[in-house]
Amino acid sequence: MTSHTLHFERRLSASVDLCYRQAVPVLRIQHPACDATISQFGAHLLSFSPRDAEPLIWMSGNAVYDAKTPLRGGIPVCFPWFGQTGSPSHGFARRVMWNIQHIEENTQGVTIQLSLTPSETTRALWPHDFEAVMTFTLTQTLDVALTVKNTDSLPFEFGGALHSYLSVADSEQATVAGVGSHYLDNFSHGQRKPASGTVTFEEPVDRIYTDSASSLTLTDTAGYRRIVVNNQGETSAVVWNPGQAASVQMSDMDDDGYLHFVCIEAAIEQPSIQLAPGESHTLNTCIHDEKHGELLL
Ligand code: TA6
Repeated sequence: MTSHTLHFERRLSASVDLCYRQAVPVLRIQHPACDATISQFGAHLLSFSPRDAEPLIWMSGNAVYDAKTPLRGGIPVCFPWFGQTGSPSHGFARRVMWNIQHIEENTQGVTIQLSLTPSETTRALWPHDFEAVMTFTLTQTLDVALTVKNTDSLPFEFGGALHSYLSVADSEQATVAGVGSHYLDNFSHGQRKPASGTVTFEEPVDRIYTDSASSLTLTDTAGYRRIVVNNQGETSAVVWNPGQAASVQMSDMDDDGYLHFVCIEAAIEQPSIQLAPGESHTLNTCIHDEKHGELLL
């Protein structure tokens, strides 16, 4: 038995089981349209494969399942801020337990909603009343949405990201198109630089593209496929791959992890979304495999 074994706890619906991976409660979805796993800790999608197709999402073999440490890989939820615009990095949403709010399924797939409301932990870091709901619509494609509602009596501002780790056969042969004409380079203190419109990964990449198209295409040449990402409600697309040296330094990442994923994130890189009391905003990413392994690139 390895640390990756899922321990069955109970059935929640025809296609959804509640399991545990060490300390982390995990929803296991086995539906005719797809297989997926979602951690209740962080409302974090851990895996997704359309039926009879390769996984779309990469998860680290060294992720820590102690229900305290943010999980490496999958789709971390960054909220109420992105990166170092607050502390802890990428916010608290990926570090706390969410509630299972709703599960529904039909012949097309499964919809799961997890919700988060303030606790002592969140109030100490961010003194606002809010309701956050993650909606996972799992069919032949993957649709993930974070809806944030202001339930406070005062306005607030927030940022964040759906920090998707997309699975590729070899990142050094992968490209991302649709990113736009310039980016803020996190390796040069956020310096603005011109972009060619396509990103390659022979070197580490950590970039915020503020005029990207809402549709980005990841061409995984070695894997003979394309993954298409459609974002909504974002202010930028963040593209990240740490390269070899940083991969080796991250204890929760496999040493060759950087070769097997490219992050394309639907991001609100500054806490720039203003919500008056009662208002809400949705950040959404839809991910699909353009052809299942048959594409001649
Ligand atoms: O989204 C890119 C980024 O902010 C990078 O700067 C990189 O550090 C990455 O996210 C991972 O952050 P984490 O806090 O999960 O180690």
